[in-house]
Amino acid sequence: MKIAIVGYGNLGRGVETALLQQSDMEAVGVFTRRDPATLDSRIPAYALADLPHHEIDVAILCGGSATDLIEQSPDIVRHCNIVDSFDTHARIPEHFAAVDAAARETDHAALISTGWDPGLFSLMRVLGAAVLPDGTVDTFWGKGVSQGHSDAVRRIPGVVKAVQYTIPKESAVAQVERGEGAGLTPRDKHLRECYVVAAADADREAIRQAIVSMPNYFDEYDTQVNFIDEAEFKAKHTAMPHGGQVIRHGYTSPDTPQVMNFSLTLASNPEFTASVNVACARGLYRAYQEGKRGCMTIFDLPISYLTGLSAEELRKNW
Ligand code: API
Repeated sequence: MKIAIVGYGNLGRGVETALLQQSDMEAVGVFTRRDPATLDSRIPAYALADLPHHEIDVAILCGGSATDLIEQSPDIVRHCNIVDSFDTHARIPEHFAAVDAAARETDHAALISTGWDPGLFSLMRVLGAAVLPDGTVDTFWGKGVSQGHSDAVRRIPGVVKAVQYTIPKESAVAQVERGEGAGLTPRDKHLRECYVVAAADADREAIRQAIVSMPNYFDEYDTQVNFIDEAEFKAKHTAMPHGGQVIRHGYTSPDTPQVMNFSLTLASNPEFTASVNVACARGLYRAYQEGKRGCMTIFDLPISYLTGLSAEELRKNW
């Protein structure tokens, strides 16, 4: 499979690292809006405008959801199959429709909104609902760095650098584990802590307001905004750990509670997200080879397609 990487931030770098471990995939290049000569990538870098001139089986799009993917995914799927990590949960149906229309027009396939949440966590929610229909599902994130929220803060005018930590409230986790989580609001479950380096002339109060009132990202949470300088940012906020859990609590008969718990502990959120995206690129290409066109999500891929193993090997070993 010939794979292209579009965008070379944290996620793009993670995809490059993941691709170098795959024996069935070839990294064709990194495609960037910056001057390709300025990239320190390990595989060749090209201008994004060059992408249509390359032979690509799947492009993995590594831009942010807040502004990049909403335009790039429907645009690039006109040239080749794509995988993206669009993670503004509330806008996924709308993004799906736009990518689906563009993909069908040009006879391509796309897989959107993958990674671990949305992505693996979404799969676990579906599995929970299928197995324990009389139940509730809750998700806790962190403590860790949300790439989506950090990116959204960085798009605010006057912000130079930013990182957002999602912090689960332990009392809410315990409540959910006891099966008493009904009615918990986003605010009851998580705290959001932002560390921001602002431009010297920026209006900090305006930045703070823009963050705490941002729909889909912050308005439903308790959010703390801390302004720090570049040196402190470099010293304390460059690692990107994350993780979390999906908990399905349900009953198979009235006095028989059952709990399904899927959890992740990640030293690098971008490298893990990238690893999921690479597996999904393999699955998408397999679906494409078997005639699937248009937009899909991870729900639509047979799970066996994610691996390079044959059905016989899977039955024998797993
Ligand atoms: C949070 C989660 C992060 C999900 C993972 C991924 C990301 O609030 O921390 O942006 O890192 N929604 N979508």
